[in-house]
Amino acid sequence: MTVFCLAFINYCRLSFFMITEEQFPNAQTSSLQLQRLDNILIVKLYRPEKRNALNDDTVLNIEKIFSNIPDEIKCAVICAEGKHFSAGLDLSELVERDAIQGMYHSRMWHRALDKVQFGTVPVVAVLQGACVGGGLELASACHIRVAELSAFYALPEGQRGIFVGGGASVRLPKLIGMARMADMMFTGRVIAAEEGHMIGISQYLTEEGKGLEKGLEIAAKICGNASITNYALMHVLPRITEAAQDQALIMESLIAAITSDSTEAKQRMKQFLDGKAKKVGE
Ligand code: 1HE
Repeated sequence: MTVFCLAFINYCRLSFFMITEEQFPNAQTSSLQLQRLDNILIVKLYRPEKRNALNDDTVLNIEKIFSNIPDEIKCAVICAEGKHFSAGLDLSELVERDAIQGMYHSRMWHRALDKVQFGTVPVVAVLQGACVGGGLELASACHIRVAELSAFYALPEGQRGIFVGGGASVRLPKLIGMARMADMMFTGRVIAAEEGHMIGISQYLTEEGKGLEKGLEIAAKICGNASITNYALMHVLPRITEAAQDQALIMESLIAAITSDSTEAKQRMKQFLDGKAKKVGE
C-alpha cells in the first residue's frame, strides 16, 4: 500500500500527516490540502486563483475525506487559502447540465455536506472574504464558524437565475431564519462579518489573519471532550431540536443516561469532586 505525505507546513507546530491513498484517493492532486496538528485534521480549500470555487472534484474529495476520518482524529477545521473562503459553486461547470443531471449534482452536494455535518468528528469552519453561495452552504454544514472581519456572505443564486442546491434551504434558516435567507436571495444583498455574527452565521469573530488560530484553539477544546458528548452534540441534539416536545424530551433522557453511564464521565466527575478538575471558566 502506497503511503504518501500531504504536508504543508505553514508553521512549525504543524506536523506531517501520513495518510493512505485508499483513505483519500487523489486528494494530493485536488484543490484541497490536508494538514494535521495533534488530533486535529485541517482541510484547506486550495484553489485561490478561482476564489476557491467548488468544482465537482473538490466536492467529491470533501465527501471522501469526511467519510474516512482516521480514528485518531477528534476534530476537523475547514479553512481556505487566499483572501476568500469560497466563491461557491464553480459556475464554469454548471453550463450544460440538464434537469436530471442537475438533480444528481445537487444530491452529490447533499451527500458530501451530510458527511461534514453528520460524520465522525465536529468541524470548525474558518471564514474570510467571500463566503457565498455553495461556500456558505459548506460553512453552514460545519458545527462552529469562526469569521475574520473581512468575511462577507451572500446567496447570488437569485441573481444567477438558479436556486440553492447544496442544502442551504435546510441549514441556513436554522442559523438565521427563513426570512433573512429569503431576503438574501430576493435582493442579493451582501452581509458583512459583523452583521453575520449578530444574526448567527458565525459564533466567533476575529481580527484579520487570526481566524485559523482561533479555529484551532476551539478544535483543541473539542478534542478534550468525551467522544460520546461530541457524538451526542453532532447526531442527537439536531434530532432533538427537530422532534415534537414529548419525543425530544425522551431522547434527551436517553442520551443523558447513556453519556453519564460511560467510564469516562464517571472518571471526569470523580476528578472534579476530588478537586482535580478545572472549575467553570478556568
Ligand atoms: C469563478 C467563480 C465561481 C470566481 N465559479 N469561477 N458564485 C458566485 O456567483 C460568485 C462569483 N464570484 C464573485 O462574485 C467574485 O469572484 C468574488 C466576489 C468571489 C471575488 O472577486 P475577485 O475580484 O477577487 O475575483 P474575480 O476576478 O471575480 O475572480 C477570479 C477568478 O475566479 C476569475 O477567473 P479568471 O480565469 O478570469 O481569473 C473568475 O471567473 C473565477 N471565479 N468565482 C467559477 N463561482 C450547490 S449549488 C450552489 C450555487 C452557488 O454557489 S451559486 C453562486 C456562485
